[in-house]
Amino acid sequence: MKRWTGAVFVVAAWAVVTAHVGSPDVTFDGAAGPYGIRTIVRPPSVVPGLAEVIVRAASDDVDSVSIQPVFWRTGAAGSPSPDKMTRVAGQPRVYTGQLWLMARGSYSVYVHVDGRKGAGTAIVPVDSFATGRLGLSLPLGAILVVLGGLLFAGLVTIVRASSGESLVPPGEAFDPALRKRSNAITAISIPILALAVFGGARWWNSVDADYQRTMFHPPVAAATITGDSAHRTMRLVLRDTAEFRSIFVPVAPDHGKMMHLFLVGGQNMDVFAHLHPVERDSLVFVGEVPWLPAGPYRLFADVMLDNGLTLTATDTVGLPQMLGAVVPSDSDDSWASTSAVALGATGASAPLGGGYSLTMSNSSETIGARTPVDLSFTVRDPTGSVVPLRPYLGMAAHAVVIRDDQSVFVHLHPMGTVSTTAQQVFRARDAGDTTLHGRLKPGSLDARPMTGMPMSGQFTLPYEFPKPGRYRLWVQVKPAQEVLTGVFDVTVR
Ligand SMILES: [Cu+2]
Repeated sequence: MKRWTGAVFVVAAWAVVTAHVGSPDVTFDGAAGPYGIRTIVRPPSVVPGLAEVIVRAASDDVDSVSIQPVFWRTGAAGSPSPDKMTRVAGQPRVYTGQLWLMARGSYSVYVHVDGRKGAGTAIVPVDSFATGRLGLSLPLGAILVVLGGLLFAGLVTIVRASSGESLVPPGEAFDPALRKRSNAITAISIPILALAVFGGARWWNSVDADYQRTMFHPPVAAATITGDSAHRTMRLVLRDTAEFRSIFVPVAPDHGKMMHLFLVGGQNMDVFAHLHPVERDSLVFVGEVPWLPAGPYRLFADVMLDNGLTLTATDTVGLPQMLGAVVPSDSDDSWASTSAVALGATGASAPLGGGYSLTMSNSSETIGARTPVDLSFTVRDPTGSVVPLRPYLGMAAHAVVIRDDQSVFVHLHPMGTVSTTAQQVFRARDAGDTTLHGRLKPGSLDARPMTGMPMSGQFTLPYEFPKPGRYRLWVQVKPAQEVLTGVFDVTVR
């Protein structure tokens, strides 16, 4: 009995561990053929589980939307047929639906849109991992303990009655010998029944332990620093912390880089860097760390795997003083140290340096947790006019969102949280661009140079904050030669 209640309260004490550092929901803003769509996928916290999908069409010429879950290994051809989404009453452009994610690993939701302009498909990559354990509330646990106690007492009463009083024919007296025998049988039955309950608790705990082995924990990046008069070199070794291998295929380049490393430190997170170490060996990354003052830093290392899975490895690192002039090892590396933090409200403006400024104009005044929000920005030059942007790593803007306790980290773009390279991985797989062991053929990813047409100085970052709290937002743009960073603090209710 005691063991059984113990098991109940183990359940109540479950903690929730999350993938992608605390921000599992996926937002995507882009095109499905000729149609513009905004998609939100809320993956389940257990696998297999139901993912919730919301699609908002940008125009009225959409007739129907269907969604299909595609596992990286099987591709679209080996996946279940698409499910039609339901149009939300009173919201002619909004569709909702649910999908089963059956396996662990890299998935995509294929959004098929049909309408007056023909058909189109968008690929929305989703990481499918068990990230949570559902807790048992204390009141429910208490009720179950009381009911379990009643059942146990009932069982004992049944044993006693069936071995004693129920054997006495009607009208006859209860023989004291029979009563004695019945009491003895009851006394023997109690430990046997308790043993059964104990076995149940053991079974419960072993099922729980099995489940925990399938749970995802973000990989760790162990950092070591070496230096001389011209170097401050960081060496990062990635390692799984989950009890299964989540990194079982090689790392692939994303935005043309093998890793996007973000360092955050200083008092009150006022120092920020975005670096690109190179891969020296599988899961070993090396790069210079220029600029940053010495001190403790938290690091978030984004990598994408060959199967389209995106992972964020984390660690803390103490940066020693630079011994000389250190040159960045990648020309796209950037950093910012700001005490000028704008409060993220409509009209708030953050200085970018060089006279440029970044103005925020949110779609809504108060930002709620688990509610889609458009973080809208405008880049202005010293004269106050909107400037076109040069692509930085192929995008108009990159943003990093970190909660003040660093429990949430996410890397955002105008197209949302998804990686364009992960979309390409799925497209390449559907085209059959894989080798015998499921690896992508070399060159099957579109290796476009990371330059291109100027982009609008007005852009939107679609996101959904996972929980209330204070968040810091670093937004990186390239209006001229240099990458500039604007910093905002956002309170989410
Ligand atoms: Cu980025």
